[in-house]
Amino acid sequence: MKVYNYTDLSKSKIEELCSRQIDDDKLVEERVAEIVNTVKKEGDQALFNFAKAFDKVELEKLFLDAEELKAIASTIPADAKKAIETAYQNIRAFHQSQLKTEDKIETMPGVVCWRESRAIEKVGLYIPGGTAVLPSTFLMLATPAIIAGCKKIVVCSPPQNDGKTNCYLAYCAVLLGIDKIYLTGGAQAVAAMAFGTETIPQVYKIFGPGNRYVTTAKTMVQNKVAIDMPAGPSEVLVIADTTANPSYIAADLLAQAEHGADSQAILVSTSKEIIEQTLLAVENQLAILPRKEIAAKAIANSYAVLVDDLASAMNFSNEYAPEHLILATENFEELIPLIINAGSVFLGNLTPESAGDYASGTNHTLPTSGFAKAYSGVSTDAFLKKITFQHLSANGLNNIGETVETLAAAEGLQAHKNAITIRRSRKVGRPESE
Ligand code: HSO
Ligand code: ZN
Repeated sequence: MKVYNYTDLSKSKIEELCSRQIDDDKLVEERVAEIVNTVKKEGDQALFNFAKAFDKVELEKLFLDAEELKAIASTIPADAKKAIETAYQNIRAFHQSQLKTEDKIETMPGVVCWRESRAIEKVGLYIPGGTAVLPSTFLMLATPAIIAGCKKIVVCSPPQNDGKTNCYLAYCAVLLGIDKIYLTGGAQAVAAMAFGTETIPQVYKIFGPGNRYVTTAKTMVQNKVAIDMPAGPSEVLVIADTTANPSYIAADLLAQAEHGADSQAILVSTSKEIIEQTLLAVENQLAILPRKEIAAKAIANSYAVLVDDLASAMNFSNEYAPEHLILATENFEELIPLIINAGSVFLGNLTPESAGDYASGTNHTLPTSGFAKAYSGVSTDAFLKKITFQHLSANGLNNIGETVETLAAAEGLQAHKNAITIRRSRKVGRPESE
């Protein structure tokens, strides 16, 4: 991990340190385009073929049904079952609290406007397999979808070697009341949900993280379906003052690093000693991690920045716009108003990112790669659309009429003007006058 001194950094160097632009990989794009087109043309048959080619498994059918999921789920260890249930309760409580009805507003007498939420009817959730199978992602995506009231929740996850899914995902499905898991992964799963196949229903919005193939496929199908957000490698930025504990910070940086070789873990501190001790602790803790090869690559791709004060730390963090921001500082409350760009924030020395990754209640599907400058993480809102309503009473029509007529005339749109005039010139007392 390189160490930089913030006061020595030029504007362009800061930009360079904050940019995570991974070069467009033409080869990945070409392959994904081919996969997407094949699924579009050949439907289920393409999914069987891709399962054989990529997942090395010959599937008999493309999904596990409720009975099969129940049987697999029954093999879950008791402690994992309990942990999933506790996490689910917390995630459910937090996402339930996001359902809010809005007030009706009378913008002028007799003119009433309001918004109502409606669930997106059909949503697709992608639960990655690969180097880490993530039941937590299943909870994070399906819980708000259920709370929002989505009617059709299509879940895709790559098959294991045995052509099934693991007991953790199966248990999540049972707990959530999801009666099918479709056994397809990668770009082909995204294509299947975007276009539909004989077996896999087409959806209106696709959610979920994934590797470059999944992400590229999500961007490619965007003219057909909505997506949650553009996804990139996971990242954390820790701001630490002298009260921080270097071992804790090291553990947090490594928790991020073990996600993938392209993950980034950034430390910004007001203390040279804290940085030095943290780097030492990273070395020690890394050496005994089961995923040390992956984590070591990510750490090599990470850095620390020494700042004069916490205001400078916040400036750097806002420019970086981290997916996760940890404030390992004593007076974190004072820093909260200074946060402009971040996906999710973890406050104080006893609040690790892992808590939010799994179980505290907040969602772990968050904007990466600087997209926290413009995107929010997944929440119940992401599964809802807002529809606006308005009603004009006779008084309302009277009050707003001239304004609309004048603006319509200014835009040269006579028919718009007429739509008001024809009503204003009605005979008062006729039934439509309400
Ligand atoms: N840190 C990941 C989420 C995750 N961590 C899942 C563990 N499992 C992206 O926010
Ligand atoms: Zn994580």
